[in-house]
Amino acid sequence: KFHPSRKITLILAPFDGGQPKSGVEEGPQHLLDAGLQSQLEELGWTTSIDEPLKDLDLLGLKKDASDVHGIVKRPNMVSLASQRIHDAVKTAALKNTLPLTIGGDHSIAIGTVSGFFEAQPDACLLWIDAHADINTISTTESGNLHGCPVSFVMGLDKESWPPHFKWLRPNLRADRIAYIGLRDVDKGEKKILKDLGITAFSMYHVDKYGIGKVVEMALKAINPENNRPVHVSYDVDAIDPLFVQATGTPVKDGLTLREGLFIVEEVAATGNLAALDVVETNPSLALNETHVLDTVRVGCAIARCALGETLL
Ligand code: B3U
Ligand code: MN
Ligand code: MN
Repeated sequence: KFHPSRKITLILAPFDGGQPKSGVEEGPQHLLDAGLQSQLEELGWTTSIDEPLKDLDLLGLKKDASDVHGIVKRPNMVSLASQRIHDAVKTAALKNTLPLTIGGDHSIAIGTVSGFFEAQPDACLLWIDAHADINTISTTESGNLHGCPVSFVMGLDKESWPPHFKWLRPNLRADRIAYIGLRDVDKGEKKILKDLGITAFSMYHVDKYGIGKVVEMALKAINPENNRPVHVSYDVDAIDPLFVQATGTPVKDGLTLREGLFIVEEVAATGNLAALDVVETNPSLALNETHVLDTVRVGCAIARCALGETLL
């Protein structure tokens, strides 16, 4: 029942423009160096690599102080990169391969989600994160676009969008997204989640119901008949900083490593995983080499578990 093609398009997204800390653009290379591609092949997948940002690197993707729109930082850079990633993910999905996008900061999900949902309009989205990333241009206090991708793909506050995002056609409905792992959500974001009735499980719910029940409830909310393709957008900061230190905005009291892996094991077990992002690995934010290796290993483990390693 698993993804019929058994083909993965590994989409590298070495991008840091959605937030201020450099180093997150090194994430993809670290996961590759740790053997991600051969690990996936060992699970029976055929893999090919796509690098949609490669020819953009210095030309389009320079951090430029004049690239601002009000409080919003680097709208041009983020738009350019997300558009490339959008095209790569859409093409991979239309070729019936599974797009696995490695970030990079979470602003790249503007591209992954909009691109995947263009290929698969009936899809649903699981957002695994300490943060809700649903700030709008009007609610963001940081101006960092990695805190906003969900609001873009949903088309929230479109009137205020920087003009750079004219290419983006929002295609995510509020009843097709569920969150797991939340524990650092801004006031404005809480209001949006509430007003739109979005399914969101915070660490409180994980403690109260246990991770098994939470995953079951999340999938039931967005995929009641278990017949929709599932896109998982996985921010490694969902997992507790005890296990994942090398990330831009760690938040204490998160998922245990097993809880974090269990989520994607359960999605794998449904047979409907159809797209995956693994984002916010920042190797330069670790205090020592062990921390880097731990975080990079967790990134690889998320991908392997999502792609069936632990299914018997
Ligand atoms: N909600 C805050 C903080 C944040 C969001 N995502 C991350 N941090 N990683 C913001 O900047 O929008
Ligand atoms: Mn995130
Ligand atoms: Mn996060």
